[in-house]
Amino acid sequence: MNVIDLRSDTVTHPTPAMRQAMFEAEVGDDVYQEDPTVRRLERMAAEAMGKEAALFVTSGTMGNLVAVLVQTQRGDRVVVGSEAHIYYYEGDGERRMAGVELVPIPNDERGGMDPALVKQALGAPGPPATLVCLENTHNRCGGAALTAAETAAVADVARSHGARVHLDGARVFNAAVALGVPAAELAAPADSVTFCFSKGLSAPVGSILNGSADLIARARQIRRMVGGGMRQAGVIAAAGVVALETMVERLAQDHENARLLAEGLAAMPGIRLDAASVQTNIVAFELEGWEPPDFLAALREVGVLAVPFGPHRIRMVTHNDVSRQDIEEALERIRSVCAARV
Ligand code: TLP
Repeated sequence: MNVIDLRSDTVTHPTPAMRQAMFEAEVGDDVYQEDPTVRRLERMAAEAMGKEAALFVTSGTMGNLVAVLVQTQRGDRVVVGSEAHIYYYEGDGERRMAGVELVPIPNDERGGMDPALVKQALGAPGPPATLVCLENTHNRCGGAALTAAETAAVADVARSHGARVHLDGARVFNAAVALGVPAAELAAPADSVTFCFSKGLSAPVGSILNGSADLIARARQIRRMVGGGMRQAGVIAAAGVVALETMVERLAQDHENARLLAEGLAAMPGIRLDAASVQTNIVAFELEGWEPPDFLAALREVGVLAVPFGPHRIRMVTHNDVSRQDIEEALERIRSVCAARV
């Protein structure tokens, strides 16, 4: 039985074109800024984000940490969404390594933040609030895509308080494809934006931080400080180049598959899900009458993998390594599990 792995789009394997490009990659010492493939990837990414410069980093977590380190001082307050990856999964790193205080603002169902609440947090007495972080698409809010206008509304409030804006755009191309706008438009209101090659774009490793030339020059020093200076990194950057050239438009297929998955799941007993709310490649739903560990164990038995996403919540993610046929097969298997339970 083939295993249908819906735990994350991070599980994708590099495509044959990526492996070929990695094999043939021209390389140099990237700490000396002499790796032509890394430099090419950084130029391509900066252009896609509409920023002056970019810095290749090992992971989304490193990109976000470097963005925070560059744009804050120890003791500053950083305003984040209560469900943001930066807060929920990376908070310890930001607190311990950047020494900042994270101030959570409730995320609405679609991953947005009320600009009035952001304004209130920025104006509250205490240490200076110097950075506001947004996320697009919003992972824990079911892969929802924020529009440029929603991002700009928060960014305007930040600017009026002298704070900068960082966008965790790990999946910003999913948002761009879902909304039918260039990714640069979604990144425009932010001073810095990170996106990942190793999620829906299917590259094996790597993320990238984008911003002004000055911000990236300082970020380059900080990346070195946190141990992120890589040498012949062109070997992995080559896969990123292929990802940007060939894997962006196809994200629409993952979104279609996610919608198909959501519609099938929504009709099953014990699952609560509004399929119409699924905008991109993430399907998050509530279980009724099941505990996530029991549900996930039953799915594993039939060769379907997913992850727990809250006390009663499950997440499934579509990606390049699952086809429409795999989704249909997964639905059959999940249906049999739910039917056996009733
Ligand atoms: N997300 C992972 C898990 O950590 C949950 C996943 O499987 O989705 N920002 C966002 C919005 C993310 O979803 C992730 C990874 C990161 C940052 C961190 O990226 P990496 O894993 O490259 O450090």
